[in-house]
This record gives sequence, C-alpha cells and structure tokens, in this order.
Amino acid sequence: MRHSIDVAGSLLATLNQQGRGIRIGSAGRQPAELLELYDMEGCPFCRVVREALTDLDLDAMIYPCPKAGDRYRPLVEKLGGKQQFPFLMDPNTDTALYESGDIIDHLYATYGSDPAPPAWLVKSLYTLSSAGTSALRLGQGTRALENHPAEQPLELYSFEGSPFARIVRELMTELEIPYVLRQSGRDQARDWVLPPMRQRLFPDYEPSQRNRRALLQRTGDVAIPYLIDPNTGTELYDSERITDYLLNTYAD
Ligand SMILES: N[C@@H](CCC(=O)N[C@@H](CS)C(=O)NCC(=O)O)C(=O)O
Repeated sequence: MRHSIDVAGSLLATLNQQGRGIRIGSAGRQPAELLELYDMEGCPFCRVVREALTDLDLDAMIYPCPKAGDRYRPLVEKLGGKQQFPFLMDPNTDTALYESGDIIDHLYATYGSDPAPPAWLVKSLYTLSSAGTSALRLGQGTRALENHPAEQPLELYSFEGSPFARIVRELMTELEIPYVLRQSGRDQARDWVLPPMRQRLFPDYEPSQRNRRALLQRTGDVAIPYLIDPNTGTELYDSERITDYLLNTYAD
C-alpha cells in the first residue's frame, strides 16, 4: 500500500516534468569512458542534467551526494573546490563542471546530434518545473540515511522519467550507493507499452535501444528499473523488491 502511494506520487512528478526524461531524442556519439555525475536525486538542478542524459542516451557513473552524507561530498570539494551539485567529471574531454546549464551545454556539444535546449528555457521552465517536482517529492532523495558502503558500484537500468526507477534512485541517493546508470530511455512505440501487456501483445518485441537490447538478452525481459549488485550477486526487477533489498542490504 505504501509503495503504491509512493508510485502514484512519483507518477505525478513525472507528469510535472512534461514528458522530459523519457524519450531518447538527441543521441549522437557515445563516450569511450563513463561520465561521472555527483548529484542528488531530489535536487532540481541535478534533475535537468539527468534529463539531458536520457535525451542523449548517455550512461553515467552516479556518485550520490545527499545532504549530511560524507561519502562523496568531500571528494567533490577536493576535485572542484566547493560542495555544489550537480558536478560533472568527463574523463573523455578532461572537463570538470559545476552549473547545470554549463553541464547540459557540454553534453550536447560533445555527444548530441542536436543543439542544447536554449539556456533561457533551461533556466526558466525546466528549472522551475524541476523545483516543483522536488517539492512534490517532499524531499525524498536529498538527505542521507545511516548506511554502510557498497564495495563495488551497482548497476541500474533506468531512465529519468520512470516513476518506478525514481523511487529506487531516491533510496540509492539516501544510502549513498554509487551506481552505473544504464540509460534505458524509449526510442520506439512498443517501448511505451507496460511490460506484462507487451509480452502478451507483442511477443516478438525487439528493442532498438542498446541497454534495452542488453537487458532482453540478459534476462529475457525488459522492464525498468532493473538492479544488478555485484557485491552480493543479486539481480532484481520490480521497484518494491529492489527498495526492500537495498534497505536490507545497505541501511543501518
Ligand atoms: N546554479 C547551480 C545551482 C546548484 C545548486 O544550488 N545546487 C544545490 C543542490 S539543489 C547545492 O549544491 N546545494 C549545496 C549542498 O547541497 O550542499 C546549477 O544550476 O547547477
């Protein structure tokens, strides 16, 4: 029951983002090395950057930096000079950037097939609605919970606008769990059909997006989110099962 209410609230957050962070629209080239994003799931400025990652079909290593967390925050200060989020490190171009607008410009200029959305739009509509979404989420995904570290980063198949994946990412932020974000945005009509219905209606479903294809090959199914934890050899579908697992494994 509690989980269903959380999913309903998260769906409201997705609607508030007016469709951003769901589709892959401007994918260009893929970086050779993983981008590194230091962020908080609940931060409005971080959200607009993650929406750009989905639009560009870019994976990233996510280092969660919740308030009162001490795992990666000091590192950001060491690398960039201050604790401000988002903070992007791009090892492919030797770039380190604060400021969501600058990060978005860099990502589109380096990896996009389209120009970045205009700065005025990012600063006005995108950031304002993102602030509204953070308010709707009532601070989830911003403050650290007592936790113990994951030795190796986890992997999460996710796209920014997924209401189910958001709930998982919020908890991963709160537990300061580093993870490789396997970008799994939608790029064809059949991606929009809910998995149980899709299996019945389109048993021959063949995703074209690279991570969705990998997921189908690995598990015989495609649903978002999907979590891989190399520390325990666990792999799971279903946001409720994943959040239960994360709490049992990493919360103190
Ligand atoms: N203009 C910056 C604003 C970034 C910002 O204010 N981020 C907040 C989090 S939402 C922050 O870093 N607060 C300091 C902290 O959390 O320690 C941007 O667009 O990236």
